[in-house]
Amino acid sequence: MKIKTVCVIGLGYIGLPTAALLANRNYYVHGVDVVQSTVDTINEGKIHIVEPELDTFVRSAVNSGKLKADIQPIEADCFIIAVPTPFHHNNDLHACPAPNIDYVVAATRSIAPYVRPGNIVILESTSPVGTTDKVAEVLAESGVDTSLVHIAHCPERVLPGHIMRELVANDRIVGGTTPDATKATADFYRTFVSGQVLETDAKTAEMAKLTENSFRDVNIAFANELSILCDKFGIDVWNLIALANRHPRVNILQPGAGVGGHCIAVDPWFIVDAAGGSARLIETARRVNDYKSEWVIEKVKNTALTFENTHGRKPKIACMGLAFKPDIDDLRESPALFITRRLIADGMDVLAVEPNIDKFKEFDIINFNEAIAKADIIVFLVGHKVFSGLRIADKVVLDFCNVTHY
Ligand code: SAJ
Repeated sequence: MKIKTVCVIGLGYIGLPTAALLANRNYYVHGVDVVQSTVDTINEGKIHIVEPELDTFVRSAVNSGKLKADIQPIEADCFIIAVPTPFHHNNDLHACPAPNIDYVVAATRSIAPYVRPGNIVILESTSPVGTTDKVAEVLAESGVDTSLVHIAHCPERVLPGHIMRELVANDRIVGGTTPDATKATADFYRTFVSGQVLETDAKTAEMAKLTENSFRDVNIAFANELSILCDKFGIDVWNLIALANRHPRVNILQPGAGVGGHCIAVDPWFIVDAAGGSARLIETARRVNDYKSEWVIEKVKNTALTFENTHGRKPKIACMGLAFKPDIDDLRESPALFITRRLIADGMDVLAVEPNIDKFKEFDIINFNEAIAKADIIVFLVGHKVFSGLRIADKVVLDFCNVTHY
């Protein structure tokens, strides 16, 4: 079946770029989001998220009439589900957070009345193993004859900040619930992806995505553990890693204030949750990375105490950066935000800085030059470019991301 129309469910960081790209490749795209203001913004040719080049793609897609947003799905040749798969937050720090696939189930139910024989239904959301089968199950329960529909998983793999390029250039993994579904879905991606489209089954595709992000989490945990050890031994961890990386088979990642974002800080838990205790390394890495943020908080508090003992007053502390990684405005699962919130809650006098955000509902955000001028202790939590190479005299500087040395 030749695909002409595509319905994309979820117009966030993955769904909107995908919808806009497809519309620019001559598909008629119907984008669906449950938030009316998101739908309205897109229909005006504008965007509600920060991502380079996305505005140009959306504007031209909407102007050409090939992209329309709505809060309801319609019939289409192909359906792409790109909704969040977070975890259930719980207050027990020692428990493993459980994946939450409620949005996938709700999105699947919402398209069921419009799915016809010969259609393709693709799950792009990063998902626990078995979720694509669950999509098939929900469609079947809703009256769809799933033997006549191609159902597959094709995990998104794009890096925020480079989404429009990576959507086209990255290799993709496609795993169907049947070999025919794999083939039909892979052929669809081949019409707009310049990277290779690799075929497998649904479970392997699901696990491949979780594996990629867990691999990165484990490697960052190694760097974060090194940073704690080096602090104990009085060694500069950045210099140590640079030296060790000169070995031809060593490539250590960079330590930081912890690991954040909606992907790497979340996806490994999907494996741990299903592993029944067998994912020991992956679980430990997650905990090491979470612990790194606690360690940073302790460091800052101890430094504040020393200051207070010497100067007879509480220091002003500038928290430099709130985003989950450099040069973005995304605060999801951000270690820098977690650290800043905790310092405030624990009674510290904090000046919060985030150059990529103007306003924040919980506390004031101030300009970084003003914060540096006013603060006694400057804590670099995110390696934003604007902080790079800042030379600060006569102040206590705690640089947890090596940004001042560039
Ligand atoms: N980080 C470090 N040290 C490093 C690299 C990263 O501490 O050396 C931290 C960052 O500061 C951030 C976190 O890790 O807090 C995650 O950042 P990231 O740049 O590693 O990854 P994401 O979450 O922006 O995107 C990842 C990517 N996955 C991999 O690189 C394996 C991306 O390709 C995925 O599409 C995305 O997750 C996703 O959506 O799953």
